[in-house]
Amino acid sequence: MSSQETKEQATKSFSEVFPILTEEFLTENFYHNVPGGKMNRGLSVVDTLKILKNDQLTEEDLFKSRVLGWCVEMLQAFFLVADDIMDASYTRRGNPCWYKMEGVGLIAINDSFILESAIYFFLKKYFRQDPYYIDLVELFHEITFETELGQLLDLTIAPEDNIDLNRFSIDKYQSIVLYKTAFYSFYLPVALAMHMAGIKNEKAFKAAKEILLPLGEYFQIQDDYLDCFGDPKYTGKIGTDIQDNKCSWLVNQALAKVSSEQRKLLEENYGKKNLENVAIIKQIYKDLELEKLYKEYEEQSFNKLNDLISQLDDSLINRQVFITFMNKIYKRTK
Ligand code: DMA
Ligand code: MG
Ligand code: MG
Ligand code: MG
Repeated sequence: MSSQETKEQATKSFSEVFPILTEEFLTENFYHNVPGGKMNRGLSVVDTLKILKNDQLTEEDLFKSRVLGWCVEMLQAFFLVADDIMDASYTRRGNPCWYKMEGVGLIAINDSFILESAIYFFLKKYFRQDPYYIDLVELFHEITFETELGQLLDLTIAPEDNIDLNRFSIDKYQSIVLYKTAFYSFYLPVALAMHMAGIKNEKAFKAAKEILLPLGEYFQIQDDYLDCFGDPKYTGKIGTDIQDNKCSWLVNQALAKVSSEQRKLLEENYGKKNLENVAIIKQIYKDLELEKLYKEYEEQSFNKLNDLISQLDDSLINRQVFITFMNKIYKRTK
């Protein structure tokens, strides 16, 4: 039955729900920004519910979990449209960023608000009658606030006009990525499915967080690595972290390894828009063998996360939820 779908079938059924939602949101904003990503976050709502409800799963459950999955994709679209303006990025998912499109410009700011409002429109439409409706609404609000705080940290630690590498540290890095990425990308999809499955035990939500937040940190470290070393053909975006003076995983690793000459070069060239400056930073990263360091980190992190998963109290929540999520992102190139 449907809970036994293959990955391809699951993606197809998930995608088929989008046109139903767009019947009520016929805007270019919606079409350009909501679909077209990897859909990991959205699909994770569906995958998690399948695991949690197993043979109790109905067709209606499946449909509603797909709607919720799309709400997560709308939240992601809302953040990305704004993030690309704030990061002065060029491309997203292989297309120009929304604010770079002809006739859009800073209207993209209001468009990002509309994408956020769409979430609550669909929650009301499909979940108003459910006892867990308020839990969904509160969860989206809480997670949105946390993500906004993360974006604020990410931006304020990296002012364009005041480059000071002393501000960076791995501790600050961890707070930034916890808030800007881990809550909305990892905890949110699973927690939504847990509410749908009728889980009430706070301990189960806490146990899920203890695995999903470190998984989110791992995911953002991959994102930072791919910003510099990824292939835009796969990632769909051109990196800007070096130009943007970001407190990224790579610069933190570099700072821990540099000689005093390299440190000076880093100070002189980081956070500058000029491509020659960027090339010098990339060369320092190469000389410091950060790619190798990253591969080691990836391996280690995978083992640690698997330990966390195996130590989980399985009576609170089925560990397969986390294994499935982990497998979606391990060694990703996009
Ligand atoms: C992503 O940070 C965080 C949010 C909330 C969108 P980022 O700027 O590194 O993302 P990307 O590399 O996709 O622009
Ligand atoms: Mg960005
Ligand atoms: Mg950003
Ligand atoms: Mg990035």
